[in-house]
Amino acid sequence: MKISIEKSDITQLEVDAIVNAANESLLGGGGVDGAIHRVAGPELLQECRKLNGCTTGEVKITKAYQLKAKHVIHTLGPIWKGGNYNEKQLLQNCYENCIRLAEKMKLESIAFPNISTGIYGFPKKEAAEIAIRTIQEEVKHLKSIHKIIFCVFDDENLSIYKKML
Ligand code: AR6
Repeated sequence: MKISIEKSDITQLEVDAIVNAANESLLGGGGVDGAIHRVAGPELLQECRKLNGCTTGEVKITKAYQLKAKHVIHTLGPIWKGGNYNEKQLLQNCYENCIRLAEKMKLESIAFPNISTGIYGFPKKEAAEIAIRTIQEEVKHLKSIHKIIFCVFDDENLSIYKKML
């Protein structure tokens, strides 16, 4: 099992699945979601239209079209509202549901962006703690997946992850 940190654009990673930090419509948006849809092309949006959206902490999988990855696992992270609205548990659910779906689909590699830490305003340090703790717990049950990438995009998340992992 290899767990690594990579500072890169997630749309450029050649893995079985990249995770998208989407919104509840699953019809694209800004941030990493916008980047993924731009690179994947219009067929991704077409497939997403059939999915009936997503609720917080849940996941839906699609093909990845023009991306280098094979699949996109779309998840809806919680919007940070100060910490008393179950945000931490909901963020944990995102990581758990993504990795469990990837394992169920017998995928071997997966890359996560820093879900909710951009437009949705989740504090980066708390989010990283949840991401790392959740994945380290899940790893114990994995057979198929043997490569997990925390794909960071900004220097603040890079230094937080480097310190924690
Ligand atoms: N590759 C990897 N990480 C990226 C990329 C990229 N190309 N672009 C941004 N990030 P955000 P959220 C990082 O805002 O907070 C969308 O409009 C970014 O630096 O993309 O979950 C959706 O449609 C940050 O660390 O997602 C929703 O409406 C992380 O990805 C809303 O934003 C997440 O930032 C979701 O907000």
